[in-house]
Amino acid sequence: MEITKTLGEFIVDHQNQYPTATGELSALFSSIRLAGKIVHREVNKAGLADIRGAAGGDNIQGEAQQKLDVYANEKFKAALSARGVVCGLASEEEDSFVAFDGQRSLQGKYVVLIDPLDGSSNIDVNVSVGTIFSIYRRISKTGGPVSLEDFLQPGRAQVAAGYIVYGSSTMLVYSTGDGVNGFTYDPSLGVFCLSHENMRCPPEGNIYSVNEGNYVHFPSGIKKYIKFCQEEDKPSGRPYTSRYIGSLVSDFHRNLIKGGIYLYPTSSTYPSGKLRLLYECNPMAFLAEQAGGKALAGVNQPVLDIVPSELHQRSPLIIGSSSMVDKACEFLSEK
Ligand code: AHM
Ligand code: MG
Repeated sequence: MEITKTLGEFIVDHQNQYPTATGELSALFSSIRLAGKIVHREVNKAGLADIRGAAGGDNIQGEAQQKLDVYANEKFKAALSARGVVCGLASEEEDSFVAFDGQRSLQGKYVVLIDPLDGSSNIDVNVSVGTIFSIYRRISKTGGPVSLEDFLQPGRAQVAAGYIVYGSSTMLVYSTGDGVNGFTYDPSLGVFCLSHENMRCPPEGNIYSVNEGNYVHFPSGIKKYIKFCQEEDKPSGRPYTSRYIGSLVSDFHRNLIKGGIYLYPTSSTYPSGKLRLLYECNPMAFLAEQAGGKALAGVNQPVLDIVPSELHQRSPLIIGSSSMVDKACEFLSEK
């Protein structure tokens, strides 16, 4: 493929379309791009460096932190605090939000919520992992310290969201609310290049992604939908194909491109779902909707409309091709 535009050029072009833009959001993206490259480098040599395995601690949700979780968290935190455009960060790896209190950062308009290395239990076995990020304009006054309410905004208020998938290629996919674009990293040049312009999620697909090991714990509507996916109905393309990597970014990315549905529903083990609303579900839901797909937490409950009450709150997630999500919802709403 001929390279026509880098991520840096794309951001500048985009910024020029908004005469009032100050360049702060562009600077924020530069931070994400830089930290993404550093994490890409480490992920790619994870098998060689002493960087695989557990770091020895747990995060606030009691999950074992991997060395790369901690590493990625530090890199994104450092990059995001360096440019003075972000006033605070919330991360899966931090118990509470981190306030950036340098003089410039206090003037920063934005907060970032991030899962620095999602799917990190996959690292030791060389399976794709990702970074997920969500960006909001702060509610509190600039010049003062960031506050919890800045982070507890509904997903609908996101200014931008995206992910980096460290897969067979590393890709950055993001949206600022006018479509979704994807950039593939060329390590020989050290740049992300526009490779997937205006990504659209096919309204229908034939892939379903769910951890079927949890089947007996699922609500009956979900069980019935899974059976529906497995039933033969040639004209409508069923049975669907089952694909589950166990790395949300990779599962979502595949379904976004090929058409499909990803489900992490409530279960008796996870009564509120497993995935975290603010830095896993919301950014993915923003991207799904921007690409013409859908994301629900339950019947008639768009993920983006949930008003959060806690930083690490969990949510069910049913996301992907719009008609597949609608169909799953039909099963869920049956008495
Ligand atoms: P993590 O943030 O601790 O890595 O957990 C999130 C991950 C998702 O990437 C993935 O879709 C899901 O957890 C897999 O969970 P499970 O192993 O229960 O199927
Ligand atoms: Mg995660």
